[in-house]
Amino acid sequence: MDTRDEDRYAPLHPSAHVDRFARDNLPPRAQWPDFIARLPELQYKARLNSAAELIDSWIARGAGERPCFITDGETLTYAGFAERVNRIAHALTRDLGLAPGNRVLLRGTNSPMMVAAFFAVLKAGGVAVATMPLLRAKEIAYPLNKAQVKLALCDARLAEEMEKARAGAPFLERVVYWGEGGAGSLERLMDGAGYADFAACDTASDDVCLIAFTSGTTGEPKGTMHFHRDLLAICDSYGRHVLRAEAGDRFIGTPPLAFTFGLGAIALFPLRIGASSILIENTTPPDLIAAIARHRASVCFTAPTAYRAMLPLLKAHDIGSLRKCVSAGEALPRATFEAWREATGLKVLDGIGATEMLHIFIGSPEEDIRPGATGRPVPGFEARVIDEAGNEVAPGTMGRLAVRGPTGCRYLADPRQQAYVQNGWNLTGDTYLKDADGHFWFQARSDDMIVSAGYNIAGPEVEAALLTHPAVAECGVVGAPDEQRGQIVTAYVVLQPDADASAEALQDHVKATIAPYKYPRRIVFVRELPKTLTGKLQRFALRRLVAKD
Ligand code: 3UK
Repeated sequence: MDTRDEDRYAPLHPSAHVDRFARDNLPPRAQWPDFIARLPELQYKARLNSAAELIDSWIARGAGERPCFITDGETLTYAGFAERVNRIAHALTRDLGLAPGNRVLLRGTNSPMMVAAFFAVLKAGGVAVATMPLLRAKEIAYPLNKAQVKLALCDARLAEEMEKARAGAPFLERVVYWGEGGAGSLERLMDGAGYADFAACDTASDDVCLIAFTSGTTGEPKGTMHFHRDLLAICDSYGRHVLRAEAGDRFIGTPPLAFTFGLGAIALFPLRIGASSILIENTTPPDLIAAIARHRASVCFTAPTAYRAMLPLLKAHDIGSLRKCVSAGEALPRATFEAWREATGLKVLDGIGATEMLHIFIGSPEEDIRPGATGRPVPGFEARVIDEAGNEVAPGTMGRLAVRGPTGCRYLADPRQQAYVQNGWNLTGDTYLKDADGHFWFQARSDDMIVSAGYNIAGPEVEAALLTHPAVAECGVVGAPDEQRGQIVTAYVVLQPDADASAEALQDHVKATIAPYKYPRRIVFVRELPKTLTGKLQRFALRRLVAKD
């Protein structure tokens, strides 16, 4: 833990921000993680505007007529998308008074207007604060206040909660809506004469351009700050070395743009390579599989549970266009990996990412996959499994995951920075094991380990075992308080439609699959499981349920 990168304390480049809020609220330098950029492709020039780099560079290279964003109703070329971004950037700077460094809240589904608004904020030197469409007023007010946001751009269909949020958001001065086209709408403002071209703000590569809030399942959400260069770094590490998509690919995905998994999937990765992105607003597994077939998508990003839920629907849809599938957010159970490969011939790429790290930092390309493992560190990143004292443990031993690379945690004014970053490493809060060959195996979120009669049991391992039973559609395993054993392993199980299985049958199945002491002593059949807006199982909600029962 003694290796420190010298450039950790290198001064930042001169900022283009007139409004210095973001820079002034970065954590103290001593609390930053180490940033490493040993690959040549991860070394960026001092002045860099990520929007210009991702969009305008294609037009300069003569690729303006390539399809960029595709929906059921329209196809925008790179040139068409660039113009839309430029028009919004003018509306922001000329009509709405945006100064470089100002934060702008963005609310919308994954639509061309939402994505264009996002890049317009970046191109104008602003800082984007995107929010999930389903948030309620109180949850919208939190980032508005924490990031001191004066201006919001919002899809008119989401006006109700946005207006309610205003009452609790003293910094917010103005909300501009798109989608209705009336007086004062974003469409009207964009219409100005001479708005088709916009010269990008001359931002520093280390100017903040994004504040992404964590979903905050425990405690207040945390605002994670990312630089212009970070948006390119995830493309040039994960995108280039693990995903390896090509210009002819057609991306599709369900995670919202406000979740950094979605930002990379449906915007940054395709734009970096000049590919196209299909934007969908309805994102249930049946919607997704139908859209893959309808639009002939070739690269798909979604949650592990969605791959499992699409399995029974494969017969009814021709998804022969698909060539790459990425799963993140939660561990991809081996049973799901095998069943998807069996049915489609494709290996799902599992990858662990985090809002703090912007995107995926461990995950292997097809030829290096160990089914059930997350993978190896993405080129550009380093990962270790450490003990409580911060020392690396021997292969095959469980411990805390520590990672560093070109991206890393910088919370907006938050004392929790010191819990996430220790000795220059980012600690994600996950318990992992590295095998002798260097593959990383997820065990559990560190606070999700169940301790029963002195045994440490990882809930996800029991879930993975249950999922190998054909009758199980989804499940969640948590510890229930128990006088004798401390905790007992309790499984909440959703059965496949039309399937039937007794608790005993499932318990026997687990005992036959993994060490018998790990079997769920209690099984509760439910119709659905509590999920976060980012599609993760809400274990704390299950634990609360289990404590009440
Ligand atoms: C868990 C995983 C096992 C893990 C994310 C891809 O999920 C993302 O970000 P969040 O901030 O959550 C981070 C935490 O989620 N996790 C994510 N992926 C996996 N656990 N296997 C996985 N493959 O606990 C991690 O610490 O919501 C994922 C890209 C961008 C993201 N923000």
